Amino acid sequence: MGLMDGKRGVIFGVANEKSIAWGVAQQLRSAGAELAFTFLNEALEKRVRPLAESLESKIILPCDVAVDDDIASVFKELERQWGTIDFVVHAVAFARREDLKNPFSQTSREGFALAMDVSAYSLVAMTRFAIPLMPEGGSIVSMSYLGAVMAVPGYNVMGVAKAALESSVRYLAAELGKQNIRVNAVSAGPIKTLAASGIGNFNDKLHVMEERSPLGRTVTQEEVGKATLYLLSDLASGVTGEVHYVDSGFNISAG
Ligand code: NAD
Ligand code: 0WE
Repeated sequence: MGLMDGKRGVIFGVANEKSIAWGVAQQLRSAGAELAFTFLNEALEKRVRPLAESLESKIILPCDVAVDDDIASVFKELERQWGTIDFVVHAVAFARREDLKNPFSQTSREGFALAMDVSAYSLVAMTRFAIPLMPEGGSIVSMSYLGAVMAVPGYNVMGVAKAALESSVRYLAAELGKQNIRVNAVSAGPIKTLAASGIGNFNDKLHVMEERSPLGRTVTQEEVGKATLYLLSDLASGVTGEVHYVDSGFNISAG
């Protein structure tokens, strides 16, 4: 008997076994959910497919979230195979490497648009395609970071994109509440994933976090997964439009 027995949903953003989305997937599966996965490209398919199959998933689909037709195809296939879904996990972000390295004022128009498109607009597009598959309601969770609300050195254009993502969560929640579709975000502390390994001095950032956070350590993919499980489950039936921090309290001790 699990919290998510009989529930079905799709997870965007698994790249490998270190991905936050994978931590979420494991929690959801342990709670009884049936899962579908997407992957960005063929290189990642090789990693994602075995992981998905290890959780008995049968629906594993390609999707570049910058392409509307790709997102449409995913939800079309989910409708064909399942009819309806109960949840969506959005754990996708991308900015050009130089835009995370150069001074923020040097961000190009194209780099700004790309980060916003992949990291923020994609949640709006996903939600739009998910609505018809959630006739009785559903729950959508995205992944954010403190850089949305504070100028974290080096997070730059991604911070602007996460601010747009968190605001999109509130506007989507306000619009879709009447349809019993809840939309929330989890704001995770720094975790060493593939995306994080592309960031210079990421280990230094982890150590700062360990020193300044009340728990004296960073959080894990499993801990982010547990909070996401809560938001996707009926335990959070009264929770929508919120950003839930899983960052071991860095936001109250960053000073
Ligand atoms: P990750 O590299 O494992 O996951 C990022 C995913 O985004 C990958 O699966 C990648 O394939 C996918 N992606 C990038 N561009 C895409 C596109 N155009 N279409 C489809 N997929 C695309 O890294 P992660 O740290 O697990 O990141 C997942 C989410 O968590 C991101 O939104 C990230 O901003 C957020 N987050 C990460 C941290 C951290 O410290 N690692 C902290 C807070 C929030
Ligand atoms: O959202 C992120 C990182 C997302 C990300 C990472 C990369 C690296 C490789 C987006 N785009 C790219 N593009 C690449 O080419 N995080 C929350 C992790 C992160 O990044 C930071 C952080 C933290 C935490 C950057 C500076 C400071 C802290």
